[in-house]
Formats: sequence, structure tokens, C-alpha cells
Amino acid sequence: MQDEGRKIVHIYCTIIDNYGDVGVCWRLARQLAHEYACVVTLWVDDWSAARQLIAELPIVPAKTVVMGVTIDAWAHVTVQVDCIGDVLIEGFACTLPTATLAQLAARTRKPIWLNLDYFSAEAWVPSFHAQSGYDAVVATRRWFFFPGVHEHSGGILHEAGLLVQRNQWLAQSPAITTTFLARWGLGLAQTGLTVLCFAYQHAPYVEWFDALTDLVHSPQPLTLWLCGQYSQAAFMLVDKQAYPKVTFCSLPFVPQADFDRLLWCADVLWVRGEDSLARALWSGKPFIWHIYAQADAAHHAKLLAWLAHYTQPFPKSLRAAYIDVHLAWNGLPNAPAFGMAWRCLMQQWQAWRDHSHRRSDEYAKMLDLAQRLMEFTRFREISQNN
Ligand code: TRH
Repeated sequence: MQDEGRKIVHIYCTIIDNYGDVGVCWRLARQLAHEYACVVTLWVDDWSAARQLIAELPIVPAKTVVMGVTIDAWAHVTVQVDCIGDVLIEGFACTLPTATLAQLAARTRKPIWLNLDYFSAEAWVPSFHAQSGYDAVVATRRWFFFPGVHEHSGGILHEAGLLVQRNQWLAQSPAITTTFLARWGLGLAQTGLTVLCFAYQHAPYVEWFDALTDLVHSPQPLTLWLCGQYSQAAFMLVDKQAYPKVTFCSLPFVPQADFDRLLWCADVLWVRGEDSLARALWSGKPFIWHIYAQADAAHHAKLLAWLAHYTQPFPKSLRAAYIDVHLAWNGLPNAPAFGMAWRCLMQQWQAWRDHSHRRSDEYAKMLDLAQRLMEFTRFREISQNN
């Protein structure tokens, strides 16, 4: 495809810890390339962390095209090559490389410069989203783009046709699902509950496991798919023989698209961070969120805002139980005991399943993040040129 007329987008991503930053930037980069025919370059500062998600990358950092997106190492940014394009996105308030800032300062026709922030359902988002600040050093405005759930926010990443793909996957023959799971050393459980857990180290795993294996309330077999080092480490020392009804599976890190498919294959999802929350939402499965902990417990308000928004249409008792499980799982002050909250939620299993599915469809009707971002840049370009 010719580049003429196509928007040139540069996305910069510093990987602080975990996989969320690069997970979101990589997803956005692919979507802009595939759905909006943008010419996208993704600059990453931690090549080996990026390789976990983008397995096609070579070991030694080198400019590589994967799925229509050019990926390059931060250290390769120079003033000799265009590193700013038409749309310049800094992921999660990263500081741009000096060479990029130098290009920005020197260029007369400035790109639309966006700071992509973290997701939040909090009420302040609409007043901060799409605001700008003038940077005198590079003589241009920087726009703040906040992913969120409000009409005036950046929305949530959601690829076109994702729910159709999911529904087709769920309707496919069990033989295909079985073959897929076998690639990751997993089997398709015929009975009982399959629980996927991708959480942080400070989750109350002991209480969680006790509640899930409570024979009085859960006499059925339990299959645990443990993702990520923290959830896996939490069960390393458990005497597996003592739990004949529990199948423990530690999963390798799978490609992003397969991570979605794993979510679609499980019954209940315990997800963490920002990107997996969105993927759990789109799976339509019941899920519990382990939020990324921030200094000064800023994540508490963030969690509560999300829960208030998401559970709005839930019946009162389901809403209360769902929120209680989140408070206990995330260790909020005055949270109820985990086991009690979980039992109460599981007593409403059918309603929980139905509402999870419905909420997924409802949120999918919102304009998604890439769409909002493209509309925003078009609007800014028109204003900038007039
Ligand atoms: O890894 P995370 O905990 O990332 C976090 C959060 O995003 C947090 O908000 C941010 O501030 C912090 O990083 C710096 O969780 P998250 O966001 O779900 O990212 C995980 C990514 O990894 C997601 O894109 C899914 C992907 N993934 C795979 O592709 N394969 C896997 O096997 C697993 C377990 C995850």
C-alpha cells in the first residue's frame, strides 16, 4: 500500500513494569494500522519486555514490521529520520526522546501531539479529557487523552468485529477449542468451574483458594489457569495432592490474541491492570478486577468509580455481592471477609453470567478509543489549518 494520503502515526511507549503499557500501545498501533490505514511506528524503550508480547521481534533490537506496524527501539530515534509524523502519541505520560523533541521544535507544520493517559471511570475524566497545554520549548500544544467510560472521554480500545469473533469462537465445535487449549498444555474441562487468574502479588490468594475449594458450597471440580508469575508463585507451595478435585495449570505467556481466546474459554476471570480489564469486559464472562496499586491508594477511588459505572444495571443484591468481592480482593479498608462475599456472589451465578454478557454488549456500543482518537485528530487538524 502507498503511504500517500495515509496518516503517519508515531507511538512512544516506556515500559514501567508489567505488560500493560506496551499491551495497550501495541493494541492501539495495530488497530490504527488495520482499521484506519495509518502508517504506524511503535517505539519501545524495553525491547525484551516488548518481545514477551510481540514474539515476532528479533532478540537484538532492530526495526521490524509486525502485523503492519513498524516496531523500533527507543535508542534508534534520531533527528535524521522523521520520528513525529502527523500524529505523535506519547503513551502514559512518557517523556519523549530528545531527538523527537528536537524535531518537534524544528518543524513548522506541527503534528497533533497527544498524551495517552491511563483508563479511569472517575467523574473528573470528562473535564480533563481533550484539554491541552502549550509547550513553549517545542512551540506547540499537547492534548491530553483520557481513556474512560464517559461520553466525553477517550473510550476503551475495542477492535472492529471483536464480539462477532468472540461469538463465533464460543459457537465453534469443542474439538477446535480442545486443539487450541492443548497448545498451551490445557484441557477442556467437562464439568465444574474453570477459573483464569492473572493477578498481582498482594492478592489474598489463601482466602481466595479456600473460598473456591469450599466443599460445602462448591462440590464441583475446579480448574485453575494461573497466568503471570505472581498468580503462579502463589500456588507453588500448595500441596496439590491434597486437592484431588482441583487441576492446577501454570500457563506460559501467550500471544495477545490467544490471551483473548483463553478468556473466552474460561468460566470466571480474575484479571488485573488496565488492558486485561477491557479484554475481560469484551469476553462477556463474569470477571473480577485486581486493580494496579498506586501510591496514596489513588486506585481505590478508581476501582470504586469503575464498579459504580459497570454495575449500574445489576440487581441490588448482585451489585452488592459483586462490589464486596472486589473490595475484599483488592484489600480496601473495611472490606468484608472474602469467603462470605464470594459465596454470596456465587449464589447469584446465573444472574452474574447474564449481566456480564449484557454489559459487554452494552459497552461495545460506545465509540471505541481508536475511533475517538482518529476523530479527535481530524478535528484538531481542521482547526489547526484554519
Ligand atoms: O501487566 P499489567 O499488570 O499492566 C499494568 C497495568 O496496565 C497498569 O494499569 C499499569 O499502570 C502498569 O501495567 C504499568 O496488566 P494489563 O494491563 O492487563 O497488561 C497485561 C498485558 O499482557 C495485556 O495486554 C494482556 C497481555 N498478556 C498476554 O498477551 N499474554 C499473557 O499470557 C498474559 C498473561 C497477558
